[in-house]
Amino acid sequence: AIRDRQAAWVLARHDARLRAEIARGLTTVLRRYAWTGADADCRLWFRMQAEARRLNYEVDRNGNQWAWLGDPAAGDAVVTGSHLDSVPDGGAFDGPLGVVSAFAALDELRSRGVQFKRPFAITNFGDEEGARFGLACVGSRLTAGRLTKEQAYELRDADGVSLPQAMEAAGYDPEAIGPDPERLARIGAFVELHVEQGRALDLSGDAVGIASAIWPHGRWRYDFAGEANHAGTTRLVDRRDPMLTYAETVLSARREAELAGAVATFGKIAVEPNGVNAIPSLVRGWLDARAADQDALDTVIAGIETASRDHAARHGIDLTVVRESFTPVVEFAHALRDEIASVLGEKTPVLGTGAGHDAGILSESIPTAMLFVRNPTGVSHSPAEFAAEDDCVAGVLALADVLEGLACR
Ligand code: HGY
Ligand code: MN
Ligand code: MN
Repeated sequence: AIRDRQAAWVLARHDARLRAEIARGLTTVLRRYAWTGADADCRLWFRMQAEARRLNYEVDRNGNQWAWLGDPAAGDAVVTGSHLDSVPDGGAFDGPLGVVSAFAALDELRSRGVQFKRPFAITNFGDEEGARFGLACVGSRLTAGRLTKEQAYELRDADGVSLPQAMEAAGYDPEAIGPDPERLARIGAFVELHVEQGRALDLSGDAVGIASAIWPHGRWRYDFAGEANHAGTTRLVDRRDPMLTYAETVLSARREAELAGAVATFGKIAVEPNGVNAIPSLVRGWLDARAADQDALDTVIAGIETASRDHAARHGIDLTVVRESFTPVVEFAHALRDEIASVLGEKTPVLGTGAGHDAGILSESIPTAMLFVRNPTGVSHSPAEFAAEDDCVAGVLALADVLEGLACR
């Protein structure tokens, strides 16, 4: 199958229309999970974009893709990019807009005839959404040393396939994964362009904004263990039904989030045995919670767990809560942000966001910044995610201006 795909791409290399069609097709694939066939297609597309522009293509030890202009060893590189993977039934823009805009911005800079004075690269970070293995930003976390090889080896998908098995099946070497401080030390600035995942720019009437901060956020797994039994013959009073506790916990999460001015979501659930006519023995729900500051997040997390333990006690349910991941607040580098604001104009809106990004993960190691492109409905992590073509072009031009300011002067 991979050979067929490569053959199609080789044909596309000589046919711009076919290439555009394939690229459009890629972003209509709504389940672009790490190390799957859809991911391989996206990676092949990235590689072809790099080669078509005579950039030096490489894959780092963690499977992230890089396309270099100039010698990385010279140091102080300017890097831009995002990710191509998606959430389950995601959209075309979260991730791909940043990678496509990076290539388009390079084209724009070349058509302006600018000379790069610093090495420049475009990246595609692997497994940003964590849709398959449950942990977001795996590629950037590994590179930044914020996820160890041992921890990564423990990650498993819903079918029990481990991350190293999946990587190997996709043709990559999982033995090599680990921190990459030398690579990061060569980067002077990383700028990620992203579709806005809210309506601030729509409300302010701006096509492009600059990120200020990312809310602290994390994922918690709630295991509610009860007793499987017959749905028709078990008296209500005799049941230990974990679905009831789960349902009450969802309602409590909503209430606690409202009280704390935070957001809390149960968006994924697994039920055992998952039969229509069986009381479940186990309900496993994943909580995603985020808040503007750590205190509010701590309050909402503690409030939900306390309420859930009360519900569990009433229904005779054993509750286990495991924190699966956590990302502290990110305040983007002020100097870089100010530099970008001076290029784009001091009136450019500066926005915080509740969404996680590779730029946030890398911000502890290197100066990072983000640009947001207006999303008229604010909808994201859904096929309805959208940005108008004029705004996408405005995003590319803004990114080109920023990159020119950083790398060409
Ligand atoms: O879930 C997030 O915030 C990000 O889009 N990965
Ligand atoms: Mn996302
Ligand atoms: Mn994203």
